[in-house]
This record gives sequence, structure tokens and C-alpha cells, in this order.
Amino acid sequence: TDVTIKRALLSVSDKSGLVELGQALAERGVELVSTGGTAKALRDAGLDVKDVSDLTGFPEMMDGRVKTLHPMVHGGLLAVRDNPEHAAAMEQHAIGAIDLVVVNLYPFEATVMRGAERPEIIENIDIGGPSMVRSAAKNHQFVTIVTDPSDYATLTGELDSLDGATSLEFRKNMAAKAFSVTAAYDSMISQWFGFADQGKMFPDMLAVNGRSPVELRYGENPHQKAALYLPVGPHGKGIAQAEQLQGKELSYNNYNDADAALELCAEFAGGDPAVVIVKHANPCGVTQRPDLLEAWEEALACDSVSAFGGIVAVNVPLDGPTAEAICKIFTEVVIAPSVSDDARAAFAKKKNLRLLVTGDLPDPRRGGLAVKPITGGLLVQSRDNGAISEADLKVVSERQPTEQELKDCLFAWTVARHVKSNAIVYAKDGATAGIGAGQMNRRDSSRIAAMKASEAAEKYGWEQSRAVGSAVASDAFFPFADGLLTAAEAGATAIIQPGGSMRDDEVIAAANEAGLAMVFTGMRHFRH
Ligand code: 93A
Repeated sequence: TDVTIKRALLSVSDKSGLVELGQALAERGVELVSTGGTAKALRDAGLDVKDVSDLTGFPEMMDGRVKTLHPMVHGGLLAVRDNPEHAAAMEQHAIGAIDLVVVNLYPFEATVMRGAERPEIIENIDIGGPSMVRSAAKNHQFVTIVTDPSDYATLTGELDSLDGATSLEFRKNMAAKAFSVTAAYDSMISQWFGFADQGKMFPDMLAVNGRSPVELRYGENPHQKAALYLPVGPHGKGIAQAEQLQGKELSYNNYNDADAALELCAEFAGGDPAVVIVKHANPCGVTQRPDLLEAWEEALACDSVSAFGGIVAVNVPLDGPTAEAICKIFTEVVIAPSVSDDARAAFAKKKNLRLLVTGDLPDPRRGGLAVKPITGGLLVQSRDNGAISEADLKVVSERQPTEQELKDCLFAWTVARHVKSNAIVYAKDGATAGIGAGQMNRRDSSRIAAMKASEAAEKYGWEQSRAVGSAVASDAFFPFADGLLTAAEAGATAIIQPGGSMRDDEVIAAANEAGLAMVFTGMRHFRH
């Protein structure tokens, strides 16, 4: 699978390193073919070069727009060498094989950046270059493609180690890079057409999407513009693919909140019925119970004030009685894998309520990337799909957690990873008792969660707050004992947290003193 390089086609706008490469190739007996400017630069350095126009029998014409777009070039690049018919065609038309292509493209981006006029920008859309890059990359089984001057040294190193040949692995790597170069190049052109040239806010960015974005009424606030981009190709069923059965058009915030609700709900796929209520992308009530209606009532009770205008997701088919109950409070969006006829009839009375059906729930442990814009760049990370099971838990307290405490710990932990940091979640009997989200210190999150629990007790006339006897999950370690002591004061009896603080000893001692059971997960789930 090694291919000896006998003939190379060089056509570069960025001529850095060109002469050195040309010399290195010539020394290894490689025949050089080039386009006008590239050939001149090589000749000026005393190298022997053949002009592409000699190869094609056509002059470079139309201001260079047509230089290499010719069967003598593309036949030499695309022919499958061990295919007898391809070989015969080469023979018949005297097409010589091209083993190596070194191309970098017209500087489109630089031309735009220096504020050139439209005609000059258009002239800098390279057509022949990307065509050769793609032909060579497609035929990487036989042809080597190099698109970046910083790879010249790697190329000559490869030739030296393989006695003038390249390996299939090298050609594959270079082909992958080549396609990302042409994809990024076209994406840039597409963005320029849409954004700079036509003032379109949401250009069809080919490299990222391939489908026109759906414009939304407005963004997070009415003075912002917004659109939804849908990827092409295979993808899981997410909120973007859900079917809307009724209600107003989804807003930007609806999508964002519905996504948070669905993601958390998906954690309970295949388990007992679960209800998730989300407000401002944070859960404000989560419950799992054998009965869906009961799960709804309990989830609502966690923080019924915040649930007003919330987003509700369930993990099982939605039935009529639960739908009737949901309709009693103002709800923006309801999401379910499917809904019964009774449920549909119940919701029909609420014209504005957006009802979404997702079919299967997405896999919460799936891979993929998460992207966040920052000033002048993008932060990209793999999705937080890490997970622990009961077996990974390390009991660090003197007291062992009871079976019920362990269950509540894991439930609270599952919810906590979907709460913005600092996240503290109190849970009891498969229901959240209090959720503290998005505070800048952990103790405040713990206090807020405890406060929610007592407010609920007051409102519903319970004898005591549900925080009493609850398990508490913390998305990251307690740096001090104070957050944990707040939980203990509120009546919590068990703690689940990653551990790993410098002061773990202090925190464990405080837990023991308060008679708490505590387990470490060894895994953190910040969410910002
Ligand atoms: O105008 S083009 O799109 N038409 C072509 O047929 C063609 N062939 C190569 N641009 C074309 N090229 C580009 O010319 C290459 O991608 C390279 O960027 C540049 C090299 O031209 P020169 O060798 O004349 O400096």
C-alpha cells in the first residue's frame, strides 16, 4: 500500500516553504508540474518544472479562473490505478498519473479581512484548487494530498523513511485534513455571502449544518435575534426533533428549558414514572413514583411557586388524569414520549400550551460535543456523559447509609447533575425536597434548598419539612463543612458528594459529629 511519488503537482497561493519542498522533491527524482505563479517561483530557484498548460494543451485562461480544471489533471488524480478500465482510459488519452498534490487555496479569508471590494473577494473564491484537493483526497488510496505548508517537513520525512513513497496511513490522515480544509473554506464563503454580503443574521453554515436555520421570533430577550439549527445526518431524537401537537410556536427560552427538562427526564428512561418541572433551565421539582399522577403532585409540591409557567417533562406515556392535573396550573410546555387521547383532549382546552412528543427518550450517556461561545472563540468539550453506579460509592462516614438513604442519595445525585452549579439537592422517597441552584457558594445553595423545603411544608401544612430525613447531593465537593452543616441543621441524614477537597477530613469529621451518613462518588458534575 506504499505508493512511490514519481510526479507531483504543485499549485500554491501561500508560497512559503515552496522552494525547499520543490528542491527536496527534485532531489528524490520527482517530476514537478505547476501552475503559473508556482512554476515561476520554482524556476527562479533553478528547478526544472513542467507547466500545467503543457499537460492540458490549454493555456491558463480567463484571468486564471481556468487553469487546472481539465481531464489531464483530474484523470491523473482520480484514476483507480488497479482498475483495468481506468488504466485503459489513461492509456487511450495519454493521461499520466499524478502521485502527489500540493495545493493551498486563494486567500479568501485574508481578502475579506483586509476590506477588499466585492469583485476582488469573488475572484478569491478558489475553484480549481479545492477540486484538486478533493480529487486527490478521494483517491487517497493512490494519491497523496498536502494542503498545509507546515506539513511539508512531515511529507519529506515520510518520503525518507519509505524510500520515496508514502504509506496509506499517511495519505488517509492527509486526506482527512484536506476535506476539513475544503469544508472550512466553503463554510467561510457561505458565511460571507449570508452575513457580510447580504446582511443575513443566520447564514447557512454548511460545515456545521447543511440545513437552513429556522428563525425564531426572538432570542433570550425580545431585542435579540435567534434561530434553531438542525443537523443533517443521523442524530438521536432531541428536543429539536420533537413533534409539536399543539400550542404556540416554541420560543428560544422554551427550547432551552424544554431541552433541560428532557435531558433530566431521560435519566429515568425505562424506570418508574418520573416528572420533571423546569424553570429557567433548572429543575424546581422532580419525582419518581409508581404512579404518574402522584409523581406530578409530589414534583409540584417541591416548589409550587417556581413551577408557575414551567416546563414539564415525563418519562412515560402521558395519561388523561395527569394531563388534567397539569392543566390546573399555568404551564408553558409539556414533553412526553407519547400522549393518550384523553391527555390530548385535556390539553386541547389550553390553546397556548405547547405539547411536544419525542418518541424515544435520548440516551443520557451518549457522546458528542458541547459548544459554548466566548469572546473571540469557542469552547468545545465532550458532553458530560460520565456516570457512577452504586458500586462506585465510597462510604466515608462512621455510620453506614441505610438502603433508603442510598436510594435517595442516588436520586438526588441524578437530579443535581442537571442543576446549575453550585447545585445542592435534598431528596426523600424519590422526590426532591429542595433544590438550590446557581449560587456562587455552596453554603448559599444549601440554605436555599432548605428554605424551599420548609416553605413547601408551610404551604401544604405538613408536620415537618421534607428536608428532615432527606439525602443531600452536592455537584462538587464541600470545600468547607458549612454547607454540609446547613443540610444537617435542616434535618438531612445522608450526603452524597464527589469528595476530593483539601479539607475532606474536616468535612467527614463534621458529618460524623452530626451523625450523617456520607458517600463519595469520585466524580464531579459542574454545570454552568
Ligand atoms: O481560479 S481557479 O479556481 N482555477 C483553477 O483552475 C485553478 N487551479 C489552481 N484557481 C486555481 N488554482 C489555484 O491557483 C490554486 O488553488 C492555488 O491557490 C493558486 C496557485 O496559482 P499560481 O501557481 O499561479 O500562483
